[in-house]
Amino acid sequence: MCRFFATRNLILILPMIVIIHPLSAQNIETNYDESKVPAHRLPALLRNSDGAKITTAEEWVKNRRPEILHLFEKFVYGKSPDTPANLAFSLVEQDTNALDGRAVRKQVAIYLGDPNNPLRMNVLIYLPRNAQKSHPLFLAMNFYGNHTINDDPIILLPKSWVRNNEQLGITANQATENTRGIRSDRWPVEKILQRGYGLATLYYGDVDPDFDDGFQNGVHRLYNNELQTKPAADEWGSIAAWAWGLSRVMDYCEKDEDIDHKHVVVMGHSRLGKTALWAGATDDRFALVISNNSGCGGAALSRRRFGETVKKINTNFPHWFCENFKNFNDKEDELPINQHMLIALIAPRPVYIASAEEDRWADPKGEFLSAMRASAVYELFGQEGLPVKYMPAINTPITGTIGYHMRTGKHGVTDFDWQNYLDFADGHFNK
Ligand code: GTR
Repeated sequence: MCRFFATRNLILILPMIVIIHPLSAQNIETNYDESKVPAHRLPALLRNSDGAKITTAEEWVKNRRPEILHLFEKFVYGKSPDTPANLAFSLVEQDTNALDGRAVRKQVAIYLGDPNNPLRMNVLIYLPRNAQKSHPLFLAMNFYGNHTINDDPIILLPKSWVRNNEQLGITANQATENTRGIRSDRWPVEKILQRGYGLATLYYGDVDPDFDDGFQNGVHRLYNNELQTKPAADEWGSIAAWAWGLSRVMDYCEKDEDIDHKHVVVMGHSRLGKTALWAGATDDRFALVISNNSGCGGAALSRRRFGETVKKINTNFPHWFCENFKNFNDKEDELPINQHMLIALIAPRPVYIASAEEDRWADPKGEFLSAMRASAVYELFGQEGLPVKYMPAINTPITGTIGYHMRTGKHGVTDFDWQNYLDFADGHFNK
């Protein structure tokens, strides 16, 4: 009788659950409740895979760091090709009197692949017009084209695919004249120049258009071997490709005497924040790294499964990570790494992680905990990582060699964010 009752109720209840919430399944699954964060253990940062403890910076550099880098390559972002031999740069435009005399503007084309039919990435560079010989620089990718960061009419429009955005007036997957300067609120060019920094930016779609087409567009196809039509399961997805593109800009910076290439900051927002972290981890020529609201697959600890999860990101953006990462959908605890280890790969270089209070999808607390947990590696180098153990008050930046803030507001890049990035760079570059 009892069993019958239980079974019958189950039959009645199950369809009800499905019927009541069919359209909001995603919301049901997304956890925004701290008390429901599953108990989890982070993989040991300072223990080799053979169990040996890491106690010095030398051991970290020689043994543990390469292991962790390899695990991220193999299971998360995918391995990228080495620096290509046939890389060509061309200064396509220069004005030493740009922005009403406040800047030097350069537009540089980087050519990749077959010289007869190369892939072209356009880099826009503004440098301060002052007496200094070479300038420290912020390097950051943009989402809709270089011409969207400022209404300067000379900036070249990208020819590659651009995401449609009705609000911004982009409807045919193409950049248009009327989108000049539409993102200037996120790019305080004048302020950056006044503070003595240059700014370099490139459109991420020039490196790899951000949609899932089996890697037939963008840089991937240039580096397939003869038997491949797409990257292998442990080879680069789009985030790794964008990071690789940032390294190619760094290759250019090393050759431009107006740029102080020892003081290049790599910065990115959201998916490009994930990209900036991976660029900083894989290329130690970046002197300082900034992740703005990077969330899942960026700074946030994925084992917390708060907001965006591994399964959600792999489902919505199947091309961002390497194929192997999909094996960890709903299995975050089986990942041999977690995102604090990504931040640790940047040590001892300074890194700043920023969250926004209303950007719960990106899990601000998970971003903070990552920054805090990475500190152990900075300490091996005799540096203070993040100088606090608890989340700081809102709008209160905390800065050691690792910096962190959570500001009020939504997912985005604000003047408050930039102000703190410039201050952080000043502090570490002794400006
Ligand atoms: C979201 C994605 C996030 C973040 C963001 C962005 O849709 O779920 O991981 O990267 O896009 O890049 O704007």
